[in-house]
Amino acid sequence: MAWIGRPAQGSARWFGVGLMSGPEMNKRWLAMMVLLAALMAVSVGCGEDAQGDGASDGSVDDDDDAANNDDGSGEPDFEAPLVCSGTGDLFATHVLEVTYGPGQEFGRDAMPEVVLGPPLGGGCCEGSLDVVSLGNGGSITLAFADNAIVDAPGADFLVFENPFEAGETVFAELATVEVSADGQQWHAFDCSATEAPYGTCAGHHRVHLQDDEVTALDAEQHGGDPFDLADVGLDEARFVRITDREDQVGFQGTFDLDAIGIIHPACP
Ligand SMILES: [Ca+2]
Ligand SMILES: [Ca+2]
Ligand SMILES: [Ca+2]
Ligand SMILES: [Ca+2]
Repeated sequence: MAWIGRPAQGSARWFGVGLMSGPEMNKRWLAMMVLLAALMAVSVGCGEDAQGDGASDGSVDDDDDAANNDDGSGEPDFEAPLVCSGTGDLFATHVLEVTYGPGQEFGRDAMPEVVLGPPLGGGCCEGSLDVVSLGNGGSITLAFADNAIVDAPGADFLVFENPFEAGETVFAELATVEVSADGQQWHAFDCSATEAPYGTCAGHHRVHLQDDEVTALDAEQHGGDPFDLADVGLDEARFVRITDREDQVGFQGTFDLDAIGIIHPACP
């Protein structure tokens, strides 16, 4: 993230600060500061986990009866075959690995929660702040503990960055996306374009979904960069790795991840 769209407006809306005066304003400010302190305490605690060894346990439901927790540890076993035990999560549940590149400057303390669950997109004209910036050449690997992406006609999953449009220009920050069924063998989508529309790179489609409750994802309605497993010859994927384009630097040079969502889930 070299620059964020309209941060003043965005943060004002998030914290609910409207036009106020006198005692009302004082009360709102006090409440805001208490909330901020609580949020900072939470994010510091989580940040240590995310940054310690580059892996974390995310916010997955650690029920021992989850279908893919077959070792009794409560941790998902990504090597075991996925057995659906109901509706699976449509959004990434775990960050397995993260490597930050030079220029990493945003969102690190909020990891891993900031990239799990639905995106907080801003539609056409504002970039989400609910992101982690990867830094130049940085990389992140995410997984779905209780679900997988399967190939069906059309796009199968969505990567949500925080692009927005400024006049005729899309403020895009590009990354290469790879997928894997086993976490060992990876298949990369072509990402070599250097100008719009950027092909099968992540980081250039605006995001409309804003933390809404959704039971199905649709690229046209919800935005995000669409990816089709058929393009890399894969029937199913449980892991997604995103790597910032090292050749793209400067003003639009650092990919920011908001979320990943499944359009075609193995456990619908
Ligand atoms: Ca497909
Ligand atoms: Ca960005
Ligand atoms: Ca870059
Ligand atoms: Ca997010």
